[in-house]
Formats: sequence, structure tokens, C-alpha cells
Amino acid sequence: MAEIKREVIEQFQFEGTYTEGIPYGSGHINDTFRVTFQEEGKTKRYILQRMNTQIFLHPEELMENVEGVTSWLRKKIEERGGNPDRETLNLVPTKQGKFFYADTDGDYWRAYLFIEDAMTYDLVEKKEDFYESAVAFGNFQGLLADYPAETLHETIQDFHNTVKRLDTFKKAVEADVCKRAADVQEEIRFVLDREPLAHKLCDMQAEGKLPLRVTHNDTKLNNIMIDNATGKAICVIDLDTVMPGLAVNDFGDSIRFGASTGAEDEPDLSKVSCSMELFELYTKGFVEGCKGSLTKEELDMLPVGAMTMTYECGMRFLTDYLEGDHYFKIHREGHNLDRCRTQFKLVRDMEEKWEQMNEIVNKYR
Ligand code: A2G
Repeated sequence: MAEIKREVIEQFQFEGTYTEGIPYGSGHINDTFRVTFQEEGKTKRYILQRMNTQIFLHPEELMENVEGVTSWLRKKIEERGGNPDRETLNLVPTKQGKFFYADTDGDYWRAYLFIEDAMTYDLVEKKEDFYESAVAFGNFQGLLADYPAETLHETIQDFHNTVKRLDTFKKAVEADVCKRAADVQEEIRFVLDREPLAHKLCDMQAEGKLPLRVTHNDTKLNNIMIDNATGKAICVIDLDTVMPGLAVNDFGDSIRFGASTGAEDEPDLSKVSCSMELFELYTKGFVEGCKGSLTKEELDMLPVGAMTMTYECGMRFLTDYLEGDHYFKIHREGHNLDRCRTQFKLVRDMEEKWEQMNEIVNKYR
């Protein structure tokens, strides 16, 4: 984790005198801090992030996306009488009026208003929270339905191109730079046995059977802020991967993360399964939130989206494990392997519950 630099603090239009900066949240990609300022007895807090430019190779383009999308959301939220300071992320500009600062070491930083009296959750604590998050992600798609998607930059090329992910995985197995492949033969076989799954949605997209939409691409429960007082989902966060994509993948990633009965890195796999109760709650909320905008094919493919995203994510964790853990931040030895195993346990569980998943989707379409 990087340190906050004085130089950085001084660049942004923060109000008051800097008193504290602490690491914040459980993100795997950027370094996130909550910074506190005091002015005339009043406390102001902000989120300050050092962007991961190993992963996001074009931070200027990424910030153009974030600026475009957050100002669009602000306008839409104002129009419907909401509170844009709480219902969308709001960038804090630098003193030069830019939305990021490149420091003297070449690190890129950005800042947001901190949303007070709201939290994110890594695990579903109350079932309503998960339903709320579904409505929020559905809504997010709805609010951005007429956003000019072609103006968005692809912040990570082929982010959810599962076929390319599989290709990268195979290369990692072959190269085996850390000599770890021998110990994970079962997991490698698991991926290879399901090759057709990697192709399903990519093929449909190529054939024009699934429309390209503005998507979030990282729709985990913990990317939604829930208001402490009302229990309502108020704000979608982490907009780094907002780009054109498939709605079913946004749906699928939420199920992967939030409908699991265990944490993403739970080492005890007996605690990990895909809860059909949570799957149903999310399906209901998401379909409602999208307000009739999903096509027949998209609705048909919701369960495939769930399975594909889970499979892809497990494969990405395994690739990173094989390559020496350079992508996802790890906090213990074998962390990426534990994460991979939870994902594959979920895929297996979904395979067993396949019929039920399809019945649930049919109930809400
Ligand atoms: O970890 C990150 O948020 C990833 N984001 C996301 O794709 C998913 O793999 C997740 C798993 O918890 C990026 O790679 C940008």
C-alpha cells in the first residue's frame, strides 16, 4: 500500500486543514484512503485513491469516463429530485481544475467526496441489502441507457472476454513461471473441462444476439453504498471499469459475489454455495431496476451470465496464482488459490441448481 504524500494532499480542492489519512475499504486494485480535514470545528472527509496504473494503462482516459458518467448521473439524479451528493460519486477537482493529479513519482491520484452515514458490505448481512443492491445496479443501467456509450473508453481491453481470459490462462499454465501448476492440476482440469462455457456469451455477442450496453463490469455487493439509517442502496461506486459490455455479465458478477454463502476467499469450502434465496432476490431486484429494458435473449441468458462470471473470475484468480500473484492484492500465502477454489465450488453448485435458476428467472421476466 502506498503512503499518502503531502504533495498530493495539497493538490486537491479539499476544505480545511488535513488531520488524518487512513487506508480504507477492501478493494483489490487501487490504494484507497479516507482523508479527514477540519475547518472551524467542522469535519470534512474525502476518499483519496492512488490509481493502479499497472492495470489501468490509460488513467487519463479512465478519468474521462468517470467524469462523464458521474456528471451525467448527477444531472439525472437532480432531475428526479434526488440528492446528487449522496447518490453518485462526486469527483473533487485539483487546484488546476483537473480530475486527477500525477505526482512527481508518476503515480496518479484522484479524490471523491466521502459519503457519510453509509457503508459497503463484503457479505450479505441482511437479505434486503442484496435486493437493494440489485435494484441499484439495475437502476444504474437504466439511468445510463441513453448515455452515448461510443464515447466511453475501454479502460481494460477485453475485460470480460472470457475466451481471451481462457487463452491467457492456458499460456500461464504452460509457462508455469512459479512452478505451481503441478499442485493445482485439479483446478486446471476444472477450467479446461468447461471450455464451451467460455465461448457461449462471447459468441452470442459476436453474432449480434446480445446488445452492447453501458455496464459497470464489477457489480459486487461491496461496490454499493447502503445508507445506515434507511437501509436503502444509495450509490454505485468503483466506476473504473464502466465501459460498453453485456448486461448479463453485470448481473452475473453480482450473483458470483453476493449470492455466495461464503466470502470470496473463504478457505473452508463447506461454507460456500450459491444461495437460491439470494439468487431469487437479486433476480427480482435487477429485473425490476432495469424497467423492461432487457431483451428476451438477455433474460434467457441471466443464469449463463452468473455461471460465466464465476468461472471467469475463478480462472483469473488461478492465472494470477500461477503467474506469481501480481494482479490481485494478496494478504496471505495461497490467497488467490483460496479465491479460485470458492469460485469453482460456486460454479459446481450452480451446475447442480441449473434448472432451479432458470425457473426463478422465468418467474420474474
Ligand atoms: O476483483 C477486482 O475488483 C476486479 N477488478 C474484478 O474484475 C473482480 O475480479 C474482483 C474480484 O473480487 C478489476 O480487475 C479491475
